Amino acid sequence: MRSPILRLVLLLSVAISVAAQQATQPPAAKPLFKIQEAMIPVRDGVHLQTAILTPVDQQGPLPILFRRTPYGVPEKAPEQIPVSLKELAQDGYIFVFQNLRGRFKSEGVFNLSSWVDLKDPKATNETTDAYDSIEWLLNNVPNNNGKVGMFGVSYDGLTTALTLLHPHPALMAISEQASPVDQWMNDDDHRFGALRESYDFEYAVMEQADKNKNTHFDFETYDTYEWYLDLGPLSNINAKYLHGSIPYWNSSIEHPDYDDFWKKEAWVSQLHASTVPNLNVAGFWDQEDPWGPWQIFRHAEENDPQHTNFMVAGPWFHGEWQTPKGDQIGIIPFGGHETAREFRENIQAPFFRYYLHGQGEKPAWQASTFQSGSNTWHTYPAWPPKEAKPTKLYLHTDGTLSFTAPDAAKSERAYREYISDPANPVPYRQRPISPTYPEGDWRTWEVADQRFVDRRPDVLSFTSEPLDHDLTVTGPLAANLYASTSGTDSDFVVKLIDVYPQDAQKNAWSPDEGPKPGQYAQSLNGYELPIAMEVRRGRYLASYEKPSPLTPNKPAEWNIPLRDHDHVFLKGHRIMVQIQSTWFPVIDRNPQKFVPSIYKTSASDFVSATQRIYCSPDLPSHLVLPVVP
Ligand code: PG9
Repeated sequence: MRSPILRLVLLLSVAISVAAQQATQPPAAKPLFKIQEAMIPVRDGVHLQTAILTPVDQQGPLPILFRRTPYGVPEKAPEQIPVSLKELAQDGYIFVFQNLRGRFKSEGVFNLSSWVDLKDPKATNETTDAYDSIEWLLNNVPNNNGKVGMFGVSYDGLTTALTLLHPHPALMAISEQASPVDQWMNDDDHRFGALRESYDFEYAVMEQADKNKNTHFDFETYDTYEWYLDLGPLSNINAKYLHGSIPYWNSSIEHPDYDDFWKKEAWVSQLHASTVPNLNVAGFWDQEDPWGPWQIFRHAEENDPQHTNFMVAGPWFHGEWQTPKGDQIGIIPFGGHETAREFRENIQAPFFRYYLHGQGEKPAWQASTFQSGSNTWHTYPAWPPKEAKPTKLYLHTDGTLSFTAPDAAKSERAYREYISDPANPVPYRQRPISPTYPEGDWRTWEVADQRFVDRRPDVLSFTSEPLDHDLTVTGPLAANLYASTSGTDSDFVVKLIDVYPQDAQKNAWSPDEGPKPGQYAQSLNGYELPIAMEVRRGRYLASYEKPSPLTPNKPAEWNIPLRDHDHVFLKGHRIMVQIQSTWFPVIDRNPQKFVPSIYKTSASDFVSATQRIYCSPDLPSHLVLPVVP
């Protein structure tokens, strides 16, 4: 069990993966908050464990800032203000933290579910629990000003976002940050139906093994790549380890396809208007929920006459915007900016100040980003910006990449090929691969230097000439591959990479002195920085609901959405595209032979396959980049 202080810092922080980073300010001389624990009753008689933190020096009525979490709430008043709350605390709020039903001392069952049935008046879910709790808080917390805001990252972002489906009238503003919206289509658990094996399994264990704590699966092998490979077919997780004890894991493997179970979980399909002012926040390198905030933004955008739907995005890992500084990700610096602090000071605090304290101005923009590459803040009246022009970047059989389409006269071959062997899958990050939580390299793997797989025989690289001018890419990206497999099912992973010049960091290595220990590998010289990465699974190319086999060796069109970005490939840098068919163990291995359910395969179903990427005038594989002139 963690110490109460560490738990407190964890709980007040925005998500477990961020919490470990929280730094604190020097201890305050006198208590800052007084704490009250309440068991708030909701409509079905369940009581939810809630911690109410009221500023000791409160003068007049204050708004309530409410966070709902599965990770535990503070049990003692904090002696120090967690960094992520500092800017808000300066404006004055009553902070309220609540454990979701079924977690810690909250009664009821925790289903790890986003299902909200708006038609059933008796149903309880995260939307109704938030509604009922807000009603109770307004009536029972002394000296509140009748206005409530909600915010949180990841699961706490999800519970924030779910209020949009039926908001309490006193809910004046929310900021959902990295909320998932459809766990089969993207974010934590799947990518277009491809299972995020290590994440889904480890997270389900973490939240459902024990009601009273966050449990970390005890791997008996140091390198989890090895553990997952030795595991063999996924059915062995239950057969050898869980024995059916984790409901969410059972649901995942019982519902391989996009069926009613997942469609009900995809709560965002019910959102068609901006119902409450909402500051959506997304990280471009969010290793868990990079997609959901953009989906919420787009759904709310369908009807937003009052312009209350905002989008903020930056070059962040999951929740990095709530860490002390946010001045770099991995070894990539942000040009001297403390992007996390700047976001909290200049965007998040003023947003709530306007809607909950009635002070200051409404944001004058619809979207604001911290653009990577140029390392500058930007605002946009609309997203995506109209001036961005979809521009095709073509793959060529000689391994080059250019804005010129393949030319029949010059093309020697129609395709490049490689052999994908599920017995030797491409690791998604450098081995040894640590468990997902609580620490390790998980947070920054999406910015890892891709030289660790470049030139593997089962990874194809395509590289441009050095750019003769800056190339700004702002908006949604996509890949359009023409590809075939000799198997009957297969995955294709596409990575768009910014290749730094060989002398990007001129002083990183001096021939006279030589590098300091560790400095050589830590240099940005020649760094291959992923800008966008995604996977698609062949069985779902024609239909997400009804998987079907691919025809061996027949080229098919693979549309692979690569999400929204704002990045400048600087002059002198090169653009690279890498393609591979395994990404293990973050994505489970495709047997490469069509089977009714991948989760019921046996070891003999896994076969090697020859993969071809076509780069011919009639089958011109390319990426589509939203280039700003
Ligand atoms: N990414 C985590 C999560 C959110 C929602 C559902 C499942 C997992 C989290 O960090 O909270």
